[in-house]
Amino acid sequence: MRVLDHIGIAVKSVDEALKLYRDLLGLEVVEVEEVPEEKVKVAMLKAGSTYIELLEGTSEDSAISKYVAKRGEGIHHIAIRVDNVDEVCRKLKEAGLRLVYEEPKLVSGGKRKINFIHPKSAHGVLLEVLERYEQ
Ligand code: CMX
Repeated sequence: MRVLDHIGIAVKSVDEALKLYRDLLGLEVVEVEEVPEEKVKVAMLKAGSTYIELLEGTSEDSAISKYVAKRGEGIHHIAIRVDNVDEVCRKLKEAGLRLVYEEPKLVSGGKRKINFIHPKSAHGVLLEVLERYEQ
């Protein structure tokens, strides 16, 4: 299985951004959570068979806070869901691609295992690869 899992949007404030995505556009919020491993607060909104992920940095050294400080709000990454993220990452490494984390890491209390392909290895796009252990 290989599907577009979500599009990640870096925002200054998830609560502010929800006024557009939830209240005006009417997208359903499936989860709002803090992901301490990534220093982000996240809101997941269902958009058909995929999700929009609103991301707010929870500390100054968060990748999201740095991104917003440098470039402002905007599309931050695209995430592809796979069956076996360890295997996929091994293949990517073998192909010489630059991954952000040496090994995929479990986040969100073990609900997901994630890694990122650096934009320099992915045609200018930060690509997340992830495996989900529950929907
Ligand atoms: N999309 C596209 N290009 C990006 C980018 C992004 N999101 N972030 C950085 N870049 C590019 C920059 O434009 C820059 O290119 P140039 O050298 O040509 O100017 C280059 O990458 C380096 O940029 P930088 O500002 O110095 O950024 P860093 O190297 O410090 O960090 C990255 C970039 C990808 C390593 C970092 O953002 C990271 O570790 N990301 C993975 C973790 C993450 O994003 N966590 C938050 C989401 C968590 C979640 O989804 O749960």
